[in-house]
Amino acid sequence: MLFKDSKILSSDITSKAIFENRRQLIKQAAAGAYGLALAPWFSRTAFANSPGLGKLKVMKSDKYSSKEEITPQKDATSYNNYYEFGLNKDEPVERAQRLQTKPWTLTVEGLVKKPMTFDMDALLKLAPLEERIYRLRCVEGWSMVIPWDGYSLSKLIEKVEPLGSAKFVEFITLADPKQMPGLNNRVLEWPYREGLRMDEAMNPLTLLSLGMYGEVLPKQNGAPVRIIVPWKYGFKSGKSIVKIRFTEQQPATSWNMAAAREYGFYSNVNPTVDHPRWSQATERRIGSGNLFSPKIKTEMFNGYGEYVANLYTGMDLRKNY
Ligand SMILES: Nc1nc2c(c(=O)[nH]1)N[C@H]1C(S)=C(S)[C@@H](COP(=O)(O)O)O[C@H]1N2
Ligand SMILES: [Mo]
Repeated sequence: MLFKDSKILSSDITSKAIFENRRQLIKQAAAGAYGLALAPWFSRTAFANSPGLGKLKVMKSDKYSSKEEITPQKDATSYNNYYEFGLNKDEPVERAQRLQTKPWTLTVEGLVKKPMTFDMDALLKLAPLEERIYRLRCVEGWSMVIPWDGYSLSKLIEKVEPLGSAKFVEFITLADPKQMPGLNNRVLEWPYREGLRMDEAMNPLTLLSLGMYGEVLPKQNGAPVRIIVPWKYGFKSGKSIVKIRFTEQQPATSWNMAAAREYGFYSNVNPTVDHPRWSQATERRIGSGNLFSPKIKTEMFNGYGEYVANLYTGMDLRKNY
């Protein structure tokens, strides 16, 4: 059901996005943000005039990082999929600014020895923040290269001590019709929910992300906390997560419920298995070139095969799409 690559050039929407960002960061500077390591040159005015949100203290991580050219921040923060705020790419940057992200809690429950509820302060302190430059490949056929700030989800999973019976992990996004106008649209089952098999969730590549480009997550990108699973299509990476639940059975997921033939549970990036309505062999890199630039070849597991291919040995990936 995801719409095929809309024909909007990102340059058409960036000037508005810059204005919105600026408005938001002025508000945020006034309110004072949580747990931020501010740049040494920080002052209220410098902050309000800088083109970004609150800075995070991050260690650059080379191990898993892509060497490709990073997508301009203005593109990554103004060309978004966040259906709770509308179906068009330029709607989240505008309409997500009403999302109340403070206070925020993330509840971890289900088949665990120690169910826990974390506030953002606790999540920021749980492990050192790493910056990992990952490819994000949308099932619609476009991609970006984004520096995400966070840590392996496994760090959080270890804290709650999953039981042996926990075989899957479910990720649930906030669903508040008062803040999210897109919930009126019944394209998806709300709350937005996604899931991973336990070994996929424990893979070090799977990131609990609290920021991007060294700053707290913009609301349109899933503030204040989201999941990033770089070897799967972008829709597996749920935004604005309020609940993580450990289950024995494979959880139902929003996209699969909406169109099971098109969106499976696994959704690994796979150029050899086409979407029923379009090819997945190539992708258009957002923010570089234009609509007439040649597309680039999509890589198996989005280029992360050396880390994740072993998770699927013996599985028919045509069946388990
Ligand atoms: N809650 C929620 N999470 C979501 C979505 C959504 O609509 N709602 N869209 C997904 C899709 S289709 C993609 S491609 C990525 C886009 O992330 P970005 O806007 O940060 O690039 O978010 C994913 N996470
Ligand atoms: Mo997507």
